Amino acid sequence: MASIPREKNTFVVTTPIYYVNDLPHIGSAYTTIAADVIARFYRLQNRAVLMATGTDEHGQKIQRTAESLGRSPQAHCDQIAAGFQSLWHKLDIQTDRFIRTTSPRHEAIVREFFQRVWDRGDIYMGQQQGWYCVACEEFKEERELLPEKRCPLHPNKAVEWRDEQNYFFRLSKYQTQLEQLYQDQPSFIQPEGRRNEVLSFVSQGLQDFSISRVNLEWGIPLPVNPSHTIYVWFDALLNYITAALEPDQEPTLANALATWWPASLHLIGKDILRFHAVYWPAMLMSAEMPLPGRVFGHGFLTKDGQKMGKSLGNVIDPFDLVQRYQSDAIRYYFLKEIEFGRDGDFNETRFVNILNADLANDLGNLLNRTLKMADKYCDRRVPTLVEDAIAIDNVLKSKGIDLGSQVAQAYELLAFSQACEAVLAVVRASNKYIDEQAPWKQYKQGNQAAVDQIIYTVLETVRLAAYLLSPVIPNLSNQIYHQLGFEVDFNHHDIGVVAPFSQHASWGVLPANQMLNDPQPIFQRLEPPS
Ligand code: ME8
Repeated sequence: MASIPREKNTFVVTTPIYYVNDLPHIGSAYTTIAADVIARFYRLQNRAVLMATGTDEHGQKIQRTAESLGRSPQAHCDQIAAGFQSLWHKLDIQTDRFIRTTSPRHEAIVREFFQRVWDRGDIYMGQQQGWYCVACEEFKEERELLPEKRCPLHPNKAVEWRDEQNYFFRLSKYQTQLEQLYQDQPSFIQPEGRRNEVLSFVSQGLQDFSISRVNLEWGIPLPVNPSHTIYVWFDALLNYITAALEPDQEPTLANALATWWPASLHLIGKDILRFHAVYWPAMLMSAEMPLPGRVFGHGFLTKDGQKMGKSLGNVIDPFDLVQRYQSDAIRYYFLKEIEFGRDGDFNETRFVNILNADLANDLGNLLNRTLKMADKYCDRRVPTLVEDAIAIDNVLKSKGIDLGSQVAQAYELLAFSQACEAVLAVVRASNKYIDEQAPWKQYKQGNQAAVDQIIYTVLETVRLAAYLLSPVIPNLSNQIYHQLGFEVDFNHHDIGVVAPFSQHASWGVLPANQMLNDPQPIFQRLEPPS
């Protein structure tokens, strides 16, 4: 791809790269779906979008998992990474980059970055003593631990005592600069509650952290001392730089900076906030590289109100879910039902009820019955209206005129639930409108102009709803657009050229006289779980 000028029209969104100790779970799917939705929204806006995800493959946790399964670490990583890719495909997630930390390109970036930080004098040898949680791949402060030295995030696993020589990164040197960053750019950490957590953590005083390990082979050797490997988090955070390279470019920091760096948005779960909002910007400051635009820490999912975990036996298998319900349903539930930023719950009965109410009834039935009427009363075409036939204070038109900007603002703020709600409110208003206006009565009375206006108004509202929800439910939006007579594919990367937001998010796009297609139910009602 040709390089994009600096005043770039780019939007770069990343997910965490996931540990390959196990197949993806619903939590990793949640973050990745959200990233895909925001990427799709900016593609509609015809921005040059890069959506990056990947897998975090080094470190003790992965080495031990592979050993316990009797596999070589690389063979294990290959297998699990393929599982992640397959799930993203099934969930209609369009990844532009899938970074694996064991790739030679990534390793080259890590070495060059390490060297830069080393040359700045920000790395030194010291003695690391402390409690290490292998599941977090992180040293824990004694005061953070639960009784019997358990990690609060992994209470079924004991932390391990370490006393070894490590190389350290001078995080403390960046205390003031970081505080300045949070002050100058209040939106750097979102939402507000997460920002406050970070401010309070940083105000307690930052300590240097170790960035190398001894006696651990499964990692990138330290350029200055190959008997150490690079700490898995130092390595992993740099995936964001590797992602900024074009696939055919030589892996250098200069190349990564040329087009896609800095990232606009790092989407993460609240568990890894400190790494992204404190360690990562400090590492970039040391390497004298631009900082990402914002870090958003979303909440955690529970199942039926309970923390999910293998030992609890209540893990939701996303492969099973997508096979039973298809991707649009899953995408819609998680984004509509849970306010992004807060914790949320998965409950299958609620899942089925929401999908039936919103997608099968409110949206699907509305399209279906209106198309049937258009078939009967309007010759299966979009009615042709005399100019300005629909009054500006028509309830649907007046809502429809504002809807595009309202929903765009919600997407920009990552308020996915609000975006869906705003669209659904107009869809519900359309159902009410059609019942009140009763076009079948007008038809009987020979009032064709009134019939045409009602049918046009409702079809146009459904079109607008489908367009604005297309980042969330691209396949349903495809079906709706198709039944309305368009040939538009919301899964196509060029959607912002074919159906740009500036045009299709407005009211009054449905062309008069456009031939409509067969009305087909777009979403089959789901059976309640047994
Ligand atoms: O932390 N609810 O990887 P990880 C919502 N490799 N989101 C959840 C979740 C839940 N119950 N459980 C996990 C790592 N997540 C590192 C990241 S990035 C440079 C390195 C999501 O496989 C959430 O996004 O443990 C969380 O931050 C991420 O999975 C952690 O994934």
